[in-house]
Amino acid sequence: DDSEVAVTSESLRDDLLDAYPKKTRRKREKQVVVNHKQADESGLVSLPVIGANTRTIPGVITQRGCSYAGCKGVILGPTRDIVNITHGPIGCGFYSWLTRRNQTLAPTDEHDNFMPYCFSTDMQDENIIFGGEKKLAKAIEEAYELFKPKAIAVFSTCPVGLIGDDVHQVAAEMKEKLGINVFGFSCEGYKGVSQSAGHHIANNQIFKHVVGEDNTKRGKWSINLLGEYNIGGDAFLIEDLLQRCGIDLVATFSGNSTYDQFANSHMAQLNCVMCHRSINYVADMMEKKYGPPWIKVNFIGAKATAKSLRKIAEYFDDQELTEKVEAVISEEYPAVFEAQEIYKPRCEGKRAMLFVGGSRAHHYQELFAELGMKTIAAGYEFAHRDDYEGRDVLPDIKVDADSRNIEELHVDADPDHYRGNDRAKAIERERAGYKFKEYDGLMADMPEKALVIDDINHHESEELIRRMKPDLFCAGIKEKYAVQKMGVPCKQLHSYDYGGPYAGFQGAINFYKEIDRMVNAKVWSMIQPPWSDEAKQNAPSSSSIR
Ligand code: CFM
Ligand code: HCA
Repeated sequence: DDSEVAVTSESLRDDLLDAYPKKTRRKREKQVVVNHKQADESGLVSLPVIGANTRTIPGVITQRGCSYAGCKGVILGPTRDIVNITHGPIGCGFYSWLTRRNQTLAPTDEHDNFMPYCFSTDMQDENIIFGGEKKLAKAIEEAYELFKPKAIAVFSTCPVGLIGDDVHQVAAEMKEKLGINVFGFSCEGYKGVSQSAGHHIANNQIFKHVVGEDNTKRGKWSINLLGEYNIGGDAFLIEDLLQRCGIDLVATFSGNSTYDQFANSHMAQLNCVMCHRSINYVADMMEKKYGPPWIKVNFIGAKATAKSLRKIAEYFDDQELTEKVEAVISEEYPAVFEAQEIYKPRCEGKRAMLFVGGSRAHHYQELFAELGMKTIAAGYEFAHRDDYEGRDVLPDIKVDADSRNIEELHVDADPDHYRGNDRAKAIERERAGYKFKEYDGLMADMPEKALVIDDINHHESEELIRRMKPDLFCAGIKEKYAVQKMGVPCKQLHSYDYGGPYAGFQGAINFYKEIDRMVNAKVWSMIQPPWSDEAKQNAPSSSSIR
């Protein structure tokens, strides 16, 4: 029960932190938090403050990625008809190569889908010493000759910034020469503290170089879906639902997307933001420059999906749309109920831990709740405080170089547009008409006294598993097998373990089945955790087990 969780959380937090030297402990203390929510007389709830978006402490093994991964891999990776050239050594190019299982529905013409390709300038020692700009220009030209794309994008890896190659200048020259859109990203891996900096850089450049290029008018009920990357085919299911509701989806940023969608996206009437962490910048810039407001949506979980469709209908405030949305929900829900009847009794009461990214550790709690499962500990790799607390705080990211644009954004931003840290003031504004922005953050939605951990590291996750023995741990590929060797199944919430889709109603049913399969498999009880007496006896030394 909850009180048991509470006692465990407090003492577990101490134990996690006790292992650290004093200075490290002081830093981690701010990021390992017991979710103690306090309500004042008027019912306003205040959340504990969590440290987030700060530099990982050297010496710990973090789950985080880098700025290049966030920009090239996450944001632009799923757009199929831009040739994405990695300017850097070949290894960086390899790691950008469709390893994230984004799907796309490309027409048969191969010149419209470059996702299976991996483009790299293959920088060598001599480029590091004498500069790589000429090689980059040649690569852009070669890619143009071979593929005749609408656009070419250049992504900077760490050495590019170190040697001072000006990718923006090269891109501008090649744009002029080739007559297609060419633009660069200063997303060197070392920028910022995680992949989050890369999202920001990607957003700024796409907004600056692509959004607004095509002014074709759109019909009624036109929206963009922001922050949906089509992992496991999620976007296909969402597209289908929207289409059946009669909603005109102009662009998705960026699952199953094309260059032309981005170019026309500013003509949509509403932005629906799914992964707030990775794309809130585009939502804000678009609202400011072109007008469409944004709302948060979440298509993970059947309940959340229905709620999100209704929220969109509510925005347009049109009887016809409301009826269509309700019809789609009633078509989909019977199968969901049927599945819940089968799988909920099998999963009810099981305990999950979720440590991923910047939005899924929150969104997937809805799906687990539908199975009657409890999330006893969760956290993000690289989210900011607003994602934990669920309210809009001033953008707190600062990066240099390409930050020409980022600084602009800071200066331009109307401080009134953000709602600050003061919840009472925010509610006041909500009453005054900002009714569509919500406080749906991870901490606000998590049980009282659950453990919330930002940028969890290997020591902490191992200790959590050892002490609390959850029924399921959700993380990524780097964690998966370490966790499973401890006798706990690990579901990858990044790649879905090549399963999915899990979004929408059908996706929820897929997820119930998958989780039942994992948490009720007998095999886990047969694994001897390295800390069990039996395993210790059989092992020559503890280090060889790990
Ligand atoms: Fe947003 Fe994402 Fe995520 Fe993210 Fe990611 Fe991802 Fe993720 Mo991996 S954009 S924050 S940087 S939902 S790649 S598609 S799965 S960590 S929770
Ligand atoms: C990234 C991409 C990643 C990694 C997934 C994982 C993804 O952070 O660079 O660690 O399994 O979703 O592919 O988050």
